[in-house]
Amino acid sequence: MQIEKNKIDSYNDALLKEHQRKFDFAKAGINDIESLLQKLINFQVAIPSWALGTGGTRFARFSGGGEPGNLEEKIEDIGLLHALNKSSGAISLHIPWDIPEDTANIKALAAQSGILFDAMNSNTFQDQQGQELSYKFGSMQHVNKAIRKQAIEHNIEVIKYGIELGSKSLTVWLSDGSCFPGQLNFRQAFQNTLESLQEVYAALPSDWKMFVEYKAYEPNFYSTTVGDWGQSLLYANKLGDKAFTLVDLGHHLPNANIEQIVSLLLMEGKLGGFHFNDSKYGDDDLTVGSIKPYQLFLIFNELIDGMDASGMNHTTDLGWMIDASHNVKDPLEDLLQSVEAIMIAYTQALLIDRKKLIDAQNNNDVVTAQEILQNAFRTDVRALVAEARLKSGGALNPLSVYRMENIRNELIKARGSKTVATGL
Ligand SMILES: [Mn+2]
Repeated sequence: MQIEKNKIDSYNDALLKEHQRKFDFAKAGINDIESLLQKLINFQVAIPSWALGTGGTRFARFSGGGEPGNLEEKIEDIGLLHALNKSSGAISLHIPWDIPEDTANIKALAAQSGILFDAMNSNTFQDQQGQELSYKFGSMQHVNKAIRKQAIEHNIEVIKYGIELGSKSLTVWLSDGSCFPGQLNFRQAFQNTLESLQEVYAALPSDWKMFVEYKAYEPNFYSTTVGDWGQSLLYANKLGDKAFTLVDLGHHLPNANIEQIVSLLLMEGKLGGFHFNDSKYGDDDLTVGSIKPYQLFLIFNELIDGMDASGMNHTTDLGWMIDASHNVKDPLEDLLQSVEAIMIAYTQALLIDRKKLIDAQNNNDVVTAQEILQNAFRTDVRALVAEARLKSGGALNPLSVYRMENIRNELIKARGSKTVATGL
């Protein structure tokens, strides 16, 4: 289903007066409001193809009904999100969950909704039906060369799908590691993984990037072969200029200083992409901004600072993607909340008075430095984000339009209550 622009406009009309009052208040004191709004209009966050169904835990999965049953319907769902918030103009595909059977048709469908193909994701962390060799003891790290070869060939196949769709990057997340001391020779596992990644890297087109994602633990609980940003950076540096580290917010040990990691990776020119989610305990895959909004803001502070320092384009020079999945919300509502939280943190970080911050830092004025950051964080920027959406033709309040249009019920009517989207 689609939502017509005139419907969105009529919902907006009812909110316009109140919005204008809030926007006038919010923009007072901002020097160049037009350039700020333009940055917000440009900023796009990719939606992963596996986030459109209700997520599962390892214990159970409770489908909410009306889930997309194929890639076409997933693109349709992202089209709905993008029509509402105008900031979800990309999809990140996971192979083999979402193999495009008719590439030309898929491309046309995405183009109709203004959706680009962001990073492609490979999967060697589970066995697929009919797969010859098992990844039970790892994929690219495996002691058996034939299994490593199978993983390499899978990644090269993913690149081929990506080329057809117009993607420009491959994200490799490996669950490889070990559950018990002694299970693995760390150096051998690293070497095997590096050599496997090198073969995949050699198959990358010249204008592509490879993102090496790390994760501290789970599903392996003793060691992970790409376990932290240091290990990812080692691989990326050894691979070459097209290889970068990808930071997933949930993939750290508790209380890791993610903003510092981001800052140093940017300094080294080795930050490639970002996976947004939030967590209380581990890789909880909760909605970004729902648990630690201040951390998200501090990360955006470093992202903007580091990107501006090297003249990077905020929208296009890093891969931005949501990577969350849980059991209790309507996934489309959750994605609307996620994108909103990202836009709010980005806007707040854009408001930081960087000159004053540098002065405070150079004078060891700890109190002023903290005040500058917290002033920006405590600013209610929701009207600024809404104004950017309005200017792009989106909804002032995407979530309320989604509910008032009964979109989930419409999707259930069209697709049934028992459909289950591919993914975890
Ligand atoms: Mn991730």
